Amino acid sequence: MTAQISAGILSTGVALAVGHAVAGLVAPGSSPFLAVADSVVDRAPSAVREATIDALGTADKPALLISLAGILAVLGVVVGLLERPRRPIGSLIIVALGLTGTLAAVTRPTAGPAWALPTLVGTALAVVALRLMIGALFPAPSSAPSSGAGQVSGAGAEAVAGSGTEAGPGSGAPDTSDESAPATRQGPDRRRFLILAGSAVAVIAAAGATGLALTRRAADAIAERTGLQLPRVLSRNAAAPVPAGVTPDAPGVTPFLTSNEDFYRIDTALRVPALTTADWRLRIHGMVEREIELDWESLTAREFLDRIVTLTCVSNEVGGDLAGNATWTGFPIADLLAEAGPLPEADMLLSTSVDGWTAGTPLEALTDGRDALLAVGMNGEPLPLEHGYPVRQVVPGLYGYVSATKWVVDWEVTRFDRASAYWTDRGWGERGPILTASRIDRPAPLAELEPGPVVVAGTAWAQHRGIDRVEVQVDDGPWIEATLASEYSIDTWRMWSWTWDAEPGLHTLSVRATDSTGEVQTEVRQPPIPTGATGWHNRTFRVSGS
Ligand SMILES: Nc1nc2c(c(=O)[nH]1)N[C@H]1C(S)=C(S)[C@@H](COP(=O)(O)O)O[C@H]1N2
Ligand SMILES: [Mo]
Repeated sequence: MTAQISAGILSTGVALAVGHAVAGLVAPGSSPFLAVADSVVDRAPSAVREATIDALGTADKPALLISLAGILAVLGVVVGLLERPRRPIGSLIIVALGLTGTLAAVTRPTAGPAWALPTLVGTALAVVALRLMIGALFPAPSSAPSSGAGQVSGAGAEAVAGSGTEAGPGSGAPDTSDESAPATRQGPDRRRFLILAGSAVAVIAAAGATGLALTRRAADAIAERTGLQLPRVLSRNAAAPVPAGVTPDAPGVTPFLTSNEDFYRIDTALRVPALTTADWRLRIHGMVEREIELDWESLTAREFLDRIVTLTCVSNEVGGDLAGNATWTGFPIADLLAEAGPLPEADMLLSTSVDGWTAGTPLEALTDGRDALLAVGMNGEPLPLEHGYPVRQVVPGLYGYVSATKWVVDWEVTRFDRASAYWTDRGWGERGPILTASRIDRPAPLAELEPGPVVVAGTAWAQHRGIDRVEVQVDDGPWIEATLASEYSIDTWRMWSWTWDAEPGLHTLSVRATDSTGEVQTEVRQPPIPTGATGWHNRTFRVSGS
């Protein structure tokens, strides 16, 4: 019986420890144990919560965690006692616990779909561990007849628990299948059980240690960022001031600058890399005259610059919101490259993030005088962790996948005919210039409108070329020029507005932009892959009356 209990507790432990380790890769809060504890706190009736805080003070959280651990230990005992090879009741309990943990994790306020992963992986391994251990305690009959396996095995398990001495396989059990016993009767494989139980302990120890280390690193980076003060930029390095009139004067228009909270986030990182400034290095190598390695001190000894640049993702659908505009604080990439001295034959900078993602950027775009930055700040704060803390790239005019490497740690100067990068290996275009785009932002989709004047407003972008004209069309009518808001720079998006004299009925508005080269946005609808979506954005509204 002790063996069964051990099997139950160990497999429950495997679920928790593995769940915690995987959570270290996804997000600390997705750990099943913590997610359940947090959900309990959130869902507890406030009377209970207050009574607990009254009684326990700040010990309420540890008390909750200890109670939860206690409940799980008792459930682990039950799991072990009820599990049989043919009657996986213990496994079902683990699965039920796993579903509870998964539900708790994915319903946390900041959860994403990946938050289900830690509990699911932990649960799956726990069931495997339990099945293996119980299988060793209740080996399957060695030959065909197999009725009453549960009973027979039950006796075997008692035998294991009872026999305190080391013995060969099965020899401690009274009902072993060797010698005269019927084929259906076989004792527990004690050696196999001990090996499995030992492995379970090892998994728990390794996973537990990994989980703790990973979640602690994330906490280090968060704490460091909170305390980090970026120096103020000198006035000669400040961004040009934002004039009045960069946004149309109407409620509900997209703000010119996007807050860090609202800024879109796109990356392949299952877990946000937790890199501290102390651990950060940037190695510049490849086709250069001299290799350089920068650390945080040597990078930030330079003069800080502020620049406003609009980032866009190539995956943005027509009318989509994968674009944002921020003030970036950083250092000209061109100056840093010049220190290494790229060889004349080189035409690409292959940048790599700490988690191994890569982008290949045309060297020309980094050295032609545009504001390509190695950025450390976003809207006056250190970069948020998910936007590349502590150091990322920002390059006006190029989609993020070829230029905006977050958590960047390596620069290899190379050539497009020698190297390729993460998304270009997956069929996306090599150079990634941002295509001209325009979007209707208001009225909101499906808004019910009154007849009469309606302010229609939106955004258009063609980074590093600039927007020269935006036109709007009602149904199949003529194209009408909208009013452009002030231009901040050719590297930022440009807002537009137009007052529509809305008539009753169902109407579709379309928008198209013309960039400074004179090229009018094409009507041809293309999906984002391989070079970015094309086509006009439109929205249909019902205008009341009639
Ligand atoms: N390390 C890393 N950097 C990355 C990516 C990534 O997956 N990993 N995605 C890129 C893409 S596709 C875009 S559009 C931008 C988005 O930057 P943001 O998340 O700060 O908006 O980051 C780029 N930098
Ligand atoms: Mo992107």
